Amino acid sequence: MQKDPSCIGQTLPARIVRQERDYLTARTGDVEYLCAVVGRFRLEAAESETRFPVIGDRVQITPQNDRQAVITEILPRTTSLIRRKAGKTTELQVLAANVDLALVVHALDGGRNFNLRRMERFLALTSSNNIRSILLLNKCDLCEQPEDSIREATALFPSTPVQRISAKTGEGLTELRERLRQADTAILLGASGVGKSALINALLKQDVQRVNAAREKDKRGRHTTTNRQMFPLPDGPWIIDTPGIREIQTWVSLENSEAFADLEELAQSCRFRDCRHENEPGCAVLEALQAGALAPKHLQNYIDMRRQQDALVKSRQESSRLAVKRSWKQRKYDS
Ligand SMILES: Nc1nc2c(ncn2[C@@H]2O[C@H](COP(=O)(O)OP(=O)(O)O)[C@@H](O)[C@H]2O)c(=O)[nH]1
Ligand SMILES: [Mg+2]
Ligand SMILES: [Zn+2]
Repeated sequence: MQKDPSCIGQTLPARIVRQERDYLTARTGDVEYLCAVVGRFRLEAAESETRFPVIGDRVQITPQNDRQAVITEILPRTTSLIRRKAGKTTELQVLAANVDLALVVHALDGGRNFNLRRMERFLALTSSNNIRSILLLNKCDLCEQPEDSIREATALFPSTPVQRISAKTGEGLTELRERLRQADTAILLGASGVGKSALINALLKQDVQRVNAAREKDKRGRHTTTNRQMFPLPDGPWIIDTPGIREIQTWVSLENSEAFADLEELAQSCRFRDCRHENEPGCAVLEALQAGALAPKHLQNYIDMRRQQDALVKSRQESSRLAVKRSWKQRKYDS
């Protein structure tokens, strides 16, 4: 890697291509710099978790020497994939920035890796963040009748492309490459073990990612969220591999979410505008349920997600109310 020493101290545009616990790697042209996250971002992140630089961010960097640089600015994000942080917290987490296509991966391995409810949640997350999705049904080499699963997924998500694929045999890879050509930055999403890293390796035709790597633990035994990494595909977009994501809680409105478009449409005919479809009279959603035109689990998933949503909004309002109160107290002491 040739680096131009005259870059030192200059401001350069770059992209975050690797995110580890304490370090980010920024790439400008073909050159990569290791960037410590400066205190300013940590401080700002304490106010709003969404201001911290993440994988996919376009940034300005200032090289300090030929290996290290400082991130001085995050450029405005075209999209951000935001979810509620895993665990009992109200914090938000930006999983990736500037992504325009999500590859939502499930596996046809006969186990629990084909899960329509999980697909619904992933699609709610991506479409509520304005990111297009493709459903990938991987490991189709292990399934005798992939058509049934494809039909099931297509029926539930009529406007999302559903594609069977095998990282092992290469089936469907050409078609996927074709689809990827229209994207700028894609991200692989899915539970661990569905074959995301294997798909990256197959697309790149080389082993860049460790397959079968369970999430690594740090010295304190916590799971780390390290190793989000972005790879340039030959004449294609960038593609981001993520560790397995099981828990998905959106924080934005479920309205306009493709996964629940059918419910939103039915809701237009509910008697009350703010109908919650739980026990209200004149509820078109409950009528459809009675008539057998709606899968009960689909509605339940929607109601569950909305409850989580409401609880999150409420607790965030509460914590910002407390923060305001604290800052007033502080001012009283200061004056
Ligand atoms: N039979 C078969 N196995 C696969 C396929 N894709 C991945 N695997 C296997 O599934 C396991 C998990 O793959 P990995 O890429 O690590 O999953 P990740 O956790 O989503 O990144 C590994 O043992 C892979 O060899 C596939 O298309 N067919
Ligand atoms: Mg992996
Ligand atoms: Zn209703």
